[in-house]
Amino acid sequence: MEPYYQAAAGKTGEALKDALNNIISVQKKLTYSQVWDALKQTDEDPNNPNNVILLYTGRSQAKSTNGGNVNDWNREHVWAKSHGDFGTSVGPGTDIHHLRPTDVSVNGSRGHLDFDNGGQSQGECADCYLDGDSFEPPNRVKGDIARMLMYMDVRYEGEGGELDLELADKVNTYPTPTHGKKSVLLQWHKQDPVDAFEMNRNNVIQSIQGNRNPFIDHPEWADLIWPAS
Ligand SMILES: [Ca+2]
Ligand SMILES: [Ca+2]
Ligand SMILES: [Ca+2]
Ligand SMILES: [Ca+2]
Repeated sequence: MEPYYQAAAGKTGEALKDALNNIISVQKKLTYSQVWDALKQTDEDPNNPNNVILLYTGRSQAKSTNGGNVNDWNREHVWAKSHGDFGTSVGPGTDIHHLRPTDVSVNGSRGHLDFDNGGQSQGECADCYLDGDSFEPPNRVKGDIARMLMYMDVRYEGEGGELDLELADKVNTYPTPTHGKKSVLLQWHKQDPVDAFEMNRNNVIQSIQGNRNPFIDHPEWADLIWPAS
């Protein structure tokens, strides 16, 4: 076991979740304005240092085009910030493990929907699907999204005045501090394994805010914390 995860070695279930929470809660907290610069590093296009890769569309786009117009990129909260109403203040709202550069209008379509399979094509993101209660991202990022949400559940456990964010096995979870759909996310985690972009992102985040996403480093821990029922 890597030194970073030594305290989690050999544990399962709630004991593993508690150990990981203790490990990953040691972190620097960014301001929301610092998030812009952080995402220009974490999501940099490996083939073009002037660009970032947008989460849902996969588009490579100039770092300088962040903003509010429909084809600019902005800061998507993958754990929708209204699920728990944490907004953009320091804490889960500025935790770059689940913040990603996203096309402004695609981000708007996703809104605060839970994640699940099905629906109609979003259009601009042709491989995104949505209906009245859920959003399905492209296969390329299904696992990334699952691992970001698993991180959020384990990182935020209601300690020291923080929220307890929890995965739920359903949709229509807004505005509670829960996010769905757990069983689908666990499938996506297996269907889309960690790649070099995601591993690099975890390393860059550690250099910026000092903590790691355990499910990128140890995908097998998902089953040990959330066994298939
Ligand atoms: Ca757009
Ligand atoms: Ca649905
Ligand atoms: Ca992926
Ligand atoms: Ca939690």
